[in-house]
Amino acid sequence: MAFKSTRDLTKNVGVEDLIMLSEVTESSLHENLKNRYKEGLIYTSIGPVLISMNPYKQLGIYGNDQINLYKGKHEFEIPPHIYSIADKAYRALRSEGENQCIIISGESGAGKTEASKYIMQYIASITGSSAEVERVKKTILESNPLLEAFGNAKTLRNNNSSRFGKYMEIQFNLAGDPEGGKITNYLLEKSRVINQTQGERNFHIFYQLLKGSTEEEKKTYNLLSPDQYLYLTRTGGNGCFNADGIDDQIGFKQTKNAMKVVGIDEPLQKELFATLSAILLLGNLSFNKSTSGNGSVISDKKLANTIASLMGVDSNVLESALVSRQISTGQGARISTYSVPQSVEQAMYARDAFAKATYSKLFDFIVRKINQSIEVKTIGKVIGVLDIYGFEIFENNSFEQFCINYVNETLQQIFIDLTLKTEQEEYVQEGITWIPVQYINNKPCVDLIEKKPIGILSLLDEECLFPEGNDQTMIDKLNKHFSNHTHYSKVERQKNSQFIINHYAGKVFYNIDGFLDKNRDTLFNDLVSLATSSSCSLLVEIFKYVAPIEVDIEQEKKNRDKFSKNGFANNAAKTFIPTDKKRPITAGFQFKNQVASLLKSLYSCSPHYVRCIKPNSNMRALEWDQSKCAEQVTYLGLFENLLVRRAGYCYRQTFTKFMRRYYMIGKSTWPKWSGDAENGTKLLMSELTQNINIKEEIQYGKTKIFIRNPQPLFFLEDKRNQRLNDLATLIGSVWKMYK
Ligand code: AD9
Ligand code: MG
Repeated sequence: MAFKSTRDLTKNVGVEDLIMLSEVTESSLHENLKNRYKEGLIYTSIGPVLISMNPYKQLGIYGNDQINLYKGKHEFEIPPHIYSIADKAYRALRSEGENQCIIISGESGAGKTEASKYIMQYIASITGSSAEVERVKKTILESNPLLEAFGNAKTLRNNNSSRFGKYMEIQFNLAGDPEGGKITNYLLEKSRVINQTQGERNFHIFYQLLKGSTEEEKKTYNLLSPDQYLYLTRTGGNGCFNADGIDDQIGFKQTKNAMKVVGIDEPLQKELFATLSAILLLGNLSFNKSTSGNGSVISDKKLANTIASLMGVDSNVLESALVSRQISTGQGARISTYSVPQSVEQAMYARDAFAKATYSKLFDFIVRKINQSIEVKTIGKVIGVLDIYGFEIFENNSFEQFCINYVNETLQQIFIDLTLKTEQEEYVQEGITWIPVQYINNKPCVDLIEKKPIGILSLLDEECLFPEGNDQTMIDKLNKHFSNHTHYSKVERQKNSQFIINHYAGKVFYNIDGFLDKNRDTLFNDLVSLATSSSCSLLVEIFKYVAPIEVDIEQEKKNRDKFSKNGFANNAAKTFIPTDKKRPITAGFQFKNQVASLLKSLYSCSPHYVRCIKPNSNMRALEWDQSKCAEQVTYLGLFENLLVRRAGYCYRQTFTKFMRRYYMIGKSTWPKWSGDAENGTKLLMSELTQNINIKEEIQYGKTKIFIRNPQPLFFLEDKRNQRLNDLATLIGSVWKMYK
């Protein structure tokens, strides 16, 4: 390369941008990442995609000094950093007037949430400071500890693991300052409320409440010590109550403070804490077989009274809602309702379902409260930051992994669509010479999951509507419909309870056990009525709220009709065609709607990517586990990304914008260029690159200049800086002359 840059690339270990690797192989990619990581260089880019490797220690690379360094800088002027991505998104929002989104992905503990916090911190610190803007910024920043208290937990992989997905949009006014925002939350892992794997904890807020409350609060809320709750100690061992690096007492103060900031006042806080205490106590509620018939009764009436009083409900109504179920039959005026006694197991199931539902509704309520405090009525440009669980392959993969991997599959599709595909289309459009690169098209896999009427999610919903539907009938149905699908395989075993989806990141064995139950997500009406009869306004509010979901019943009906005509469904399906909007909303259906609306938002944005890697499973500083890292490189599709990028051009800019930035460094274009921008660009480049063979490096499209590698850019930037410095010195000396 004949271009010279003052930026000494040899000073760093490896290359900052993988497209500059001299040898493009998977092993050189790994080697480069590893060498940088060991030197504490956790950021590397692939063109506009930022790779971030968790250092598991504070590196001193965040804060005001660094923020100032990155402010307003182009990514090729300065080493890769999370601030650079934030700055780029912000600059693009302002200069292009387009919505931006930053998609952060990676496995649990890879550093997604930390990255999203650095982005928020960066945006908050580079934007203006009117009182209202300051309030909005403070609320956005404070929403984090609050959401983490309720939505994060210690897991075996991460002591502060987010157990929900989050898309946070910040809206900017015309001056470029945050004027409001919106948080969308996805799929809270509510099963954690009632049970945790050994060595893991329940959500942080429970320990904060139990450890951080004053004696008086403990009395008010009837709090016990952590080891006295079944919901905190259920899973063998003695329960896990502490998490390294997390101080629950300080956490409680921060949570209360954050609540104040987002407008959750003290009376409301009290209701919240009483409800949390009631949820924990519910777990201790046990049932005996009733002496008459095959029903059940609550064993400890005193405990039931305490729970009822914390919830502001009648103790007898609480008991009957748990130990019996009202069933209605008939239609219109002929509806008759009778009570069915529940067995001990059924009562325990209802109790757990109630605890889970109450908690997840509480979580949604907190998100709504935050949203109310930063709501804006006007429409403006936004930067969205997506911090969502990465691809998961566990030993036992259930409905949760299925949903998580489904969202990752769709995100990968966006990545392909917006990055690889658009990039290739742009070359064609601009008439650039180009050898197309093959990439995996994962649309068939997304279709397998979500296509109507015969995708896995639709079939699952249908099976949930059949009273006799169960996990086994479900898997039979899947095997029947998809045995020839390229992304599906059935598992030939005697007891077949597994199916395989061939995801872009690899094959995943899903265990069907519990799919229907989790998808139905039933909470009997008795419990909903119980909650809405409460004297506690919080409980009434959270149980009354129905998420606005658009159900296109007409379209569904048409699909189903077609479906039946084609002979795919058995006749029973027809009986269950929904006739009104009362069709029960399943967990899968709701999630699919959320994913669809997320995609809609993301497709309306210019995307930026942060791909997080967790270098070891021990949470140890700067330790590199080769096989773990290689696996993540695959899941994140980094090598494929590099191939496309490498075959392409790292920089493209319209002639007009290019001239606006670089006119000052050409002989003929300085001090002013008033001619055609395309001619100007060509003239400028030919002056700068005399005697250098640049045919391979630069191409001129119809409206844009394309530069293959970053070195010429470093060179252009150096020249520009030199010119600006010279001008500053000149102005300085002229100033002195006149002084
Ligand atoms: V999960 O899917 O929510 O379980 P994340 O969000 O990917 O996961 P998180 O951001 O919580 O991971 O990071 C895990 C831990 O790694 C943090 O608590 C920090 O202790 C550590 N970490 C992550 N990023 C950095 C960093 N840039 N610098 C220092 C970091 N430590
Ligand atoms: Mg997280």
